[in-house]
Amino acid sequence: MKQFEQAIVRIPCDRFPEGITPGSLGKADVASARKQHQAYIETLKACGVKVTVLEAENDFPDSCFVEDPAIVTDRVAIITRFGAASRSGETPLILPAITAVYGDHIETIQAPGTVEGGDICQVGEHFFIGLSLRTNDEGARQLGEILKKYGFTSSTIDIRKYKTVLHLKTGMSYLGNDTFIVMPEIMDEPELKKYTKLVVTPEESYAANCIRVNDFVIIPAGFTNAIAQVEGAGFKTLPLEMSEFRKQDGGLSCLSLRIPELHFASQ
Ligand code: CIR
Repeated sequence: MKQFEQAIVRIPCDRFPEGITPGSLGKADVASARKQHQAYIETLKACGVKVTVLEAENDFPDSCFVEDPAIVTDRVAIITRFGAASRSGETPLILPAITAVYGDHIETIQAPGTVEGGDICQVGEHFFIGLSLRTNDEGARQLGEILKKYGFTSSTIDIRKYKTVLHLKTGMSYLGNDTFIVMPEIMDEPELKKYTKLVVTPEESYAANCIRVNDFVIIPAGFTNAIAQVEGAGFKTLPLEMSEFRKQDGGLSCLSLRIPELHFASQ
């Protein structure tokens, strides 16, 4: 299945280890992060995706996490408004790359709304919007209106009660075939009732962030139980080493904007 045609990524910068919300896993190593990032790019290409690689931006340590400043669909792109104020400079930074693909088919989240792309999970024509410490109610409301205007539906999932879950997709990823991979905390979420759920073990919670790209599920390497579950459910996996991004609370989805074939409405 060809779901995604192209992707946008940005090289981790020299100041990558200075990003916000570093975890307890130690200081990230820039050279290793770049090596892992190169493997990520090659893997996207192996999945049949054309990859646009943006230059490193040293003023913004978290700027390789390109998923957060924009939401991309087949009919519109939405420039977000960061809940983390220190990352707000990343939205003008991503705009040229988005404009190159979407032209004027771009909408923007306005103050006081905040939305970060990591909180948005698309399932077909429906979007789950995570209410988090980064995405607020007003941001979710605006996003819901924009999505509706373009023919999508949406609903919210409040993850503020899960203290360790930064973004919605930190805790759940849609794999296709009505199947999610989820952290144990999220498995009973009413919004997900009708779906099949692969529940990762608490020790492997990082593997709840994976990405389905065309015929493959790209998944963090070393999470053997999660990989076995995903394979057992009939998906082909491509494991990738993610240690340096994990240290900065980033996962596989955060590292790219994945863009399907575009279908703009005639105006
Ligand atoms: C941050 O706290 O914003 C970055 N250190 C990590 C962002 C990860 N992005 C994502 O989950 N979409």
